[in-house]
Amino acid sequence: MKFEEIAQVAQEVAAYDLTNKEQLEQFRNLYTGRKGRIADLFDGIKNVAPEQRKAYGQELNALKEQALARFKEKQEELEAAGNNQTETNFDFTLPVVPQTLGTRHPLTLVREEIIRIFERMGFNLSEGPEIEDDWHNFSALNFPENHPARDMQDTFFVGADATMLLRTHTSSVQVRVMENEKPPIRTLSPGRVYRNEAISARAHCIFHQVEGLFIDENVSFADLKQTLYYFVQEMFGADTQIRFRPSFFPFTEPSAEIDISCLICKGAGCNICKQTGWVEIGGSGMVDPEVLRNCEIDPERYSGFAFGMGIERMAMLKYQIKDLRLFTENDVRFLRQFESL
Ligand code: 2U9
Repeated sequence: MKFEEIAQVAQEVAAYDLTNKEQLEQFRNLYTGRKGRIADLFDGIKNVAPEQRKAYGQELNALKEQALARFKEKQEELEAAGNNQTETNFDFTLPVVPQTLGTRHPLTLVREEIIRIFERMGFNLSEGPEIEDDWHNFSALNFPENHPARDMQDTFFVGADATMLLRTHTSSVQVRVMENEKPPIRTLSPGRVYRNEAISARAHCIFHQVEGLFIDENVSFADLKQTLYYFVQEMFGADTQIRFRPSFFPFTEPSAEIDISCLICKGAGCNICKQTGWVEIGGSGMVDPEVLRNCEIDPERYSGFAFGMGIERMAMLKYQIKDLRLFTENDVRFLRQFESL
C-alpha cells in the first residue's frame, strides 16, 4: 500500500504544471516542503514491515530527489525568463505606430510626365551646369551685347569679375549638345534656372524649365506644331486645344508663344484664363541660323525647332495651384496631397 503511494506521488510530481512562480510555491507546499506529501511518507516509515523498510526508504529517497530536481530546474527556467524583462513585459496587443510614407513633389510628378511624353517621340535627355559662362547662356544664343537679360537686374552674376552666371534658361545645355554632337538631334533638357526677380505668388527667382531641341534636315514649322500638339494632348487631355501667337526671341526665327485652351473653363472664360479662354504654357520657334552657325552646324543643310516651357506653370494649371511659393515652402499639408511613393 505504502509503495503504491510513492508511485502515485511520483506520477503527480512528474505531471505537475510548473509554468509560473505561484505554481512553483504550491508544488513546494504540496510535495517537497516540511509538511508536504513526501515528508508524510517519510513519517509513515514506522508503519512499514521491517523487512521492507530498506527498499521503502530507497524508493522514497529517489522520489524526493526527483521532486527537488524538478523544482530546481523549473525555478531556474523562470528566473532566467524573469531577467529578460523586455520580452516578458512587452504588450503585443498594443496598436502599431503607423509608418508615414512620403509623397513625390508636384514638380517632380509634372517633370516626369513631360519627359515620358517626349521620350515616346524619340527625345533623349541632356543636362548641363547651373553655373554657366556668358557664351553658353547668352552669346551663342544670339543675345545682343546690350540685351536687358544681360543686366544685373535680370541675371545673377557669380564672382568678382562677373564672368560666370546662374543660367537663366536651360538653352545653355542645348548649346553644349549642339557643340558636341552632330544632327540629327532630338533632346530635352529639364532643369533649374535663375532670374533676378522679386518673389511673389506669380514669380520666383528660382524655377524649373523644360526645353526641347530638334535638329535635322528638312525640319519645318509644321514639325514644331505637330510635336507640341501631340505633347499637349497627352499632357492635358485629348479635348485640349493649342494655338500659336507670333513672338520674338533672339534665338528663334520665326518665334511663337504656345497657348492651350483653359483647363478649368474649357475655353468659356474664367478667372484662371482672365476671361480669354486661353493660357500660356511656353514659347517656341525655328532655331535662328546664326545660333546653328555659332555651334558649327551648317544652316544650309540643317534646320530645327526649339521650345521652352515652365514646369511650375504647368503644375499650377494641372493641379490648380494659385501661389508659386507653395512649391518651395515644404509645407507637408501641401505636399501630402500628391501621389505617394
Ligand atoms: C537653342 C536654341 C533655341 C528654346 C526656347 C522659348 C522659346 C521660351 C520660355 C518659356 C517660359 C522659358 O520657362 S520659360 O520662362 N522659353 O519661350 N525657349 S524657344 O529655344 C532654344 C533653345 C536652345 C540652342
